Amino acid sequence: MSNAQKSNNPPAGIATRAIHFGYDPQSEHGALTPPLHLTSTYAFETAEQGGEIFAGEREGFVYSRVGNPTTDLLERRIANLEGAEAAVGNASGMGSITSLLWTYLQSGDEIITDLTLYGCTFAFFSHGLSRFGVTVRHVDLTDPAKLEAAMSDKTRFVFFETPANPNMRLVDIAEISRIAHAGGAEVIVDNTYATPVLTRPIELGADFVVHSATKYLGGHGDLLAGFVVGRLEQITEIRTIGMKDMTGAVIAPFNSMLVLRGLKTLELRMERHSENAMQIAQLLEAHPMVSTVHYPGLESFPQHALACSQMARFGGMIGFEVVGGIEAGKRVMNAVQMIQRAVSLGDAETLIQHPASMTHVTYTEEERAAHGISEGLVRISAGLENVDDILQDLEQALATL
Ligand code: 4LM
Repeated sequence: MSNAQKSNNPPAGIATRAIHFGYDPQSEHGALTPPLHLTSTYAFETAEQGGEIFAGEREGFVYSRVGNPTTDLLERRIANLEGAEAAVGNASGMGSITSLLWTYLQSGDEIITDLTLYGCTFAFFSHGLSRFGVTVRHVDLTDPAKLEAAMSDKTRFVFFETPANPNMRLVDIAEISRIAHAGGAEVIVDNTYATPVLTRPIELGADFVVHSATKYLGGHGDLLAGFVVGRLEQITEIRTIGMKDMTGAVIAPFNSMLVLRGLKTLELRMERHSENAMQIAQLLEAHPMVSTVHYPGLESFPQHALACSQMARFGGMIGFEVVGGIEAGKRVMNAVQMIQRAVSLGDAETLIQHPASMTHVTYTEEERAAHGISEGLVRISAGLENVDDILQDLEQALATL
């Protein structure tokens, strides 16, 4: 088998595709690693050729706000991992969510979304879109019957995270997609927490996946990036309308190269993140000073059965509350030594943060109460360190209570 055949017809395994898909080193002087195309613009052989590429009559690149060869490889690889036709890379996860929605929403449309969302997504929906005549309705999507009752002929999109940031609620992607489609709406899943290694929403019926690639896809806390994944025709619309003209939220080629590098270890990392998170969750659950633990891998998790059917593993994120509420929670956060106090997630370093005062401060206190985000919740992003070191640090921090 030639190298070209190997890269064009790769074996089915997700790690193999994350390493090889879409790239033949022989097309680049045998370079094992795909080249980084640091260019903003592209020279045309003739004016006519440039015109044809602009008109979409001939393949080629015109300007890196629309496309770049390094980014193009990454986009095809992400689409492949998600089991989708196409993807477009953006400057951040928020750049992906806004590029997608600005492409399609019109004044008078309605979005139905789950109760719990990442703070800036919530702010964009509640404080941004609502200024332009778009209605955002929060419905408890953990109960599909509630979506059925809430759908209207104005519902353009159903949007949710699963697991949701920060309380780990799960949404049944197949069931929600079935109901949304029956009502004429399209489904957008924010797959940042799960990644395609754990859950592939498009294979379960969703229309679009969005990612903050800043997190697990990049995996090393050194970049911001995002993706929208879906059908080719729609991804082309998002690229040429939402991204090119409305947000300009384009991924930098250098960041595309870093995400390509991150993807090579994505499956390995998700295994380790999940193993470490499971042991952290078990330690917390058994600890007398911990009152609640939200982790889909625990049998006590109310949606554990859905987690088993929808997720290959349970991921690296954990929410928990300590006895004594947020003041006690802050003591734990201030007592950790190796674990870092930081927002973001999916990095090699274990991170701890307080959603109510950090990632979810865009909600008012009343809104947090209504949306299932308790003031005392502490969030951990399990890193890749040796698990005994993480457990020991947490244990000594909890012992200060
Ligand atoms: C955080 N999150 O939680 P960019 N979707 C989800 C997210 O968690 C985030 C974004 C989108 C955090 C950032 C500080 C589920 C971000 C937005 O940050 O724009 O790449 O992604 O700690």
